[in-house]
Amino acid sequence: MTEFSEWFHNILEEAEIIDQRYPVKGMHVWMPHGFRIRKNTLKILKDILDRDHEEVLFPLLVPEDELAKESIHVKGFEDEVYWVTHGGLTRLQRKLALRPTSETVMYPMFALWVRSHSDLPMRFYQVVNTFRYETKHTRPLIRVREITTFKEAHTIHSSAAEAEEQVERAIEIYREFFDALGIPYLITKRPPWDKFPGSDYTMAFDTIMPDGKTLQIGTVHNLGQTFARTFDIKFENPDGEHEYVHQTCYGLSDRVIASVIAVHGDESGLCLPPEVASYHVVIVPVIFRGAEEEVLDACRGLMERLESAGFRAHLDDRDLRAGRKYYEWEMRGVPLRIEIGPRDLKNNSAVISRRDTGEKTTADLESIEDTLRELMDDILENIRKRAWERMNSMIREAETLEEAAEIIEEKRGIISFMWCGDEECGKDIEEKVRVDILGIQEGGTGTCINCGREAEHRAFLARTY
Ligand code: PR8
Repeated sequence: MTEFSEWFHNILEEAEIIDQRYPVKGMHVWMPHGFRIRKNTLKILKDILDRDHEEVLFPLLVPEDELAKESIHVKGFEDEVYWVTHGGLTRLQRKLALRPTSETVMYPMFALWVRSHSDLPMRFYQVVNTFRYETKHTRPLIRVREITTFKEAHTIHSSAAEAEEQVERAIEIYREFFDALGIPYLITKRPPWDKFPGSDYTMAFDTIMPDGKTLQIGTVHNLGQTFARTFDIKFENPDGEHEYVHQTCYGLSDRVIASVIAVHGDESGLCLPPEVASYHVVIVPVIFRGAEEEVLDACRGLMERLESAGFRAHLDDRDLRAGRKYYEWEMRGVPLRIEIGPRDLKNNSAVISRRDTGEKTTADLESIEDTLRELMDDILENIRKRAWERMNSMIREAETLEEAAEIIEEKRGIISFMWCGDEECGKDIEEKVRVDILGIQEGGTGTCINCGREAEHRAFLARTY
């Protein structure tokens, strides 16, 4: 693949995912093809969340005093907040922030909603746009100032154990979601100096982009009782006493789509998991003079059959060369293409071509639905396997900090090593290698790569987006 960022920039434009020319930095336009991919991805996510979460929709604007209430939280976000100061020509008495995330929007309402232990647990989510005035280099879908697809879940519990359990469940939810997209991930606990502002701890999902830098694609935060105390969210326990609730929240963004595009894409463009692609299958008639109507009729018939069998199918009957159509649909990542010409009709068959491997097979028209279904399953499995193998090959073990620095410099990727867990030592490592600690996994024994003390943490370093 040519230089990744150039490839990424070009494919967003060529495949008509995003129009990057909108005249506000960090804000972009979803185009019809991109929007369909976004919608299909959200459907997978919502189907999982809807099993035990309620979807809600809260306002965009946060009063300044609410945003400022939780001091650690506001400190984490104060540099990134956009403010609404006027209504028309009138200066507002209370400034209003565009939500950078919705804890301070939702939690004053949660204080009104939560009454008794029998109300709990509560699990909500919303998919909204949020605004963060990012000062680092912005990139479409990866670091934006308007996050257009911010899925945020917020849960409320009556005990610390239950909140802890919810963190595990959220991790399982994200695993299931990323597996459905074939995106590989590393799950770690963020170091304490990099956790979500106001949380007790943060668990994060990272994947590796083709240039070897990691991208954080999802986070799960245990909020403990910090926000409950700030916003006075209490419930009455079975003994009639009032206790503060325990909370979690977890979020995903446009980065999910960025990773689907980047992780599976290749020189020919997008290569999408079937359930994400705008169409599962595109039918291209192979027309020779004299047999046009016969072939087109057969294609139309097949199209109807596939749609009623639940496929997202598209008949490309434009008056263009077949080669041009193949190129376009390959670039847009449609997983399967059916070609039908007069000879195929005579044999009651069709040629099916796979986007992921380029393989072509001749299938019986009678049972083509079954063949397509099998191929779709196989494609997801194949691209998932390919992506995991690539990611695993980019996680490398280092014994010394010099070795870690060298690998990062030459090969990028993720460096895995043993660490004592001491904050000062961790920051010293970051300074020496000049790369941030991505996260930590507990367990294992060895000696710390930096101070040589006994180590029970495996830590990971990576250049990140
Ligand atoms: C929360 N509150 O907010 P989080 N562009 C694209 N994606 C981004 C950006 C950006 N500028 N900033 C963050 N993300 C919690 C959980 C409600 C939900 C992505 O958590 O600040 C990151 O990948 O960690 C992150 O994982 C996710 O949004 C949630 O943001």
